[in-house]
Amino acid sequence: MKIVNITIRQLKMKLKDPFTTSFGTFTDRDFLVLEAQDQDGTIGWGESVAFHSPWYNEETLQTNWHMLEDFLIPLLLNKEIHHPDEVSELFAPIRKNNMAKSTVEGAVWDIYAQQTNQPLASALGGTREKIEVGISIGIQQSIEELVELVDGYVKEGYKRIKVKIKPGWDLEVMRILRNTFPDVAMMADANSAYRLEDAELLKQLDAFNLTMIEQPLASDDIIDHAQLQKMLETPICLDESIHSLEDARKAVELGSTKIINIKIGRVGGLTEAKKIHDYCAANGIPVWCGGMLESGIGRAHNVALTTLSNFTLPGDTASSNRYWDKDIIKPEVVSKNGYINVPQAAGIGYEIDREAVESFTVVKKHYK
Ligand code: OSB
Ligand code: MG
Repeated sequence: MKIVNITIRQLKMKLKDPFTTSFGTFTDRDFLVLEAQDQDGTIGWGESVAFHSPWYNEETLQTNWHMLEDFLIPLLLNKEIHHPDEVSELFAPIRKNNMAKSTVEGAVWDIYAQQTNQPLASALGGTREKIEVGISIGIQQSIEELVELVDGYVKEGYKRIKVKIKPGWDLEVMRILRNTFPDVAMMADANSAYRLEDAELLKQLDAFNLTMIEQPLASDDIIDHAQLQKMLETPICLDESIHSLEDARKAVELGSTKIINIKIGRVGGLTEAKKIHDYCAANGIPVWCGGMLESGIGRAHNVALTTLSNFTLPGDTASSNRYWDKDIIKPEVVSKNGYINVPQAAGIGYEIDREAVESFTVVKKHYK
């Protein structure tokens, strides 16, 4: 294939409810969508999961746009490529900027799956026809509100409840949740809000039988996490700290993590995500697919990735209607009793709702 045309759009979509993490609150989702066209006319779609501000990691939608326009698109346009794995090789001279790389790599995978007439899930080597999903719940105004929300999602059938924690919104919250929902699979995500000095506090979470604690310590750390894991019964799952197969290998060898959250954007694309998945499978480390409040396009890529065999824990890829009044794909992603049916159509398997895309677009630019 040869990519001959690319369009980048910046979209702004209003979240149904604000989403609060230890690092900030989202009320809208501002992000990039990339449409790539092959010389035979096949169109593929990718989404940048970078946020408007560099809170989760250093990338933003503007740094992604700059990297795409000035470096990544020029490297890719009009090059003959035979397999999407070649995209990450093409981008290897560019350091980091993983979310920018992943945006265009995702579109190439979509085109490749269509041209080989298979769903993206199969193109990746996935076999599941449905995937298990959980849900991630932000920090709330009160514990009562959180309990009510959790109750609703448990009744909807989500397979695992993840709650965001931060200093001051942790032990009491988890104690009440565990008492109220004794049999529900639960976990906590700190988004790097603690330091090793907080080990005594974090150790008290062991009492609540959590499936894991996600990224308790610094966003670039794998040393202190290894220390902390020795002190905790609860398995640590790394999110922010893992950007590549090499990071995963080092963290696993050090004992910093027992479970890995794979986010396609954070690791630079589906090819690297697959490599991390395969390494973890070979080393007894379960993985699950994280979320970045994606629109339907990113969500479709997450669904496809989750069909790989070592995604044995429910991910954060909840229903479209949990985030948006209207998504930009048809049909929307629907979770029923905690399962999402994997689409069987070629490519990402959902149709792009172009009218919806246009209605949320604030800036658009073409490249060829
Ligand atoms: O750490 O997994 C995270 C949302 C924004 C930034 C970081 C994270 C999250 C989530 C939500 O937990 C996942 C989702 O529902 O998409
Ligand atoms: Mg996380």
